[in-house]
Amino acid sequence: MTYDLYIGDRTFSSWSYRGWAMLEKFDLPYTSHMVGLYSGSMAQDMAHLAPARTVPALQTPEGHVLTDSIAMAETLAERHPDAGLWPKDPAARALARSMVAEMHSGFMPMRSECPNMLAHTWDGYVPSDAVLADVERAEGLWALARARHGTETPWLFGEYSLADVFYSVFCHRIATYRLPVSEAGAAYVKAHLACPAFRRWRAMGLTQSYSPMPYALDLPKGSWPGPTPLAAKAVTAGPSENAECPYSGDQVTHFMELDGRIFGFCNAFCRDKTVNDPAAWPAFMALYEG
Ligand SMILES: N[C@@H](CCC(=O)N[C@@H](CS)C(=O)NCC(=O)O)C(=O)O
Repeated sequence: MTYDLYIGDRTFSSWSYRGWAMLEKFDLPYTSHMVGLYSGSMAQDMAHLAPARTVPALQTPEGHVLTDSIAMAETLAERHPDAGLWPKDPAARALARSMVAEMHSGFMPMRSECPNMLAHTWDGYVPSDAVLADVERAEGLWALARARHGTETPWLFGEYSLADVFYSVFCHRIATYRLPVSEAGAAYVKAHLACPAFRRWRAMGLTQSYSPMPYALDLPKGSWPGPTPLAAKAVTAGPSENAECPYSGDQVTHFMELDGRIFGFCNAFCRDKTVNDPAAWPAFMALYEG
């Protein structure tokens, strides 16, 4: 039983991240398919998913198509009641659902003025009052969730839930545009940037380059504020310590150097996503530390 998930360019598609996180973070089985969001092939790539016309879109193992992230969230929660997508407590669940709905239908200034972009920060960005009001509103909701459902974890309702899925990308934007937040807000942003699943998503996104870069601003670029990746680099030739790719088990063809050691992968994508953030990939780290 595997879901088919259709997503757009990882560096830019905020809704795609939400769709992916609601499978990846809750250990639900899926195969992801890239849709040409920026290359122009989106309509063609999604023709068989009609009436879906945006990403993410999800096809269930039975062939039902879900065309929107809220529909995906509710359907996955209904189909996997023990996976923990919504908080168990009814009061927490009511607030989480309300917050998710508000994120889905609101926060328009943040969404339109600060496009999702995960490559680097924009330094010196001056947010509008409307964006600052969105940040204040989000921080108020986060504080309310924590005050009512007090948690020791970084997440809004204790265990990571759909509320965190939906607010993750808001946090990524706070990081990208270096928006001012409270200490508690900064800790929540930091938790999202350190989330291993997010690091994998970003590492995969960075394998693709763009010219021109969508949503470019005339501002200096800063280094990404998440955990500093181990210093790996792609190299043209082996031999590598491993004969088989840590992800597929196939014979290695592409190589990477880390700490003077050479590791091999079965294709350029597997190699490059690892180069971008080696520690985010448990199968690679098992090889590296093994
Ligand atoms: N309401 C949709 C929004 C999805 C959405 O707008 N996705 C963007 C990419 S982040 C998209 O597909 N844009 C292409 C278009 O609108 O044609 C959802 O929650 O899934």
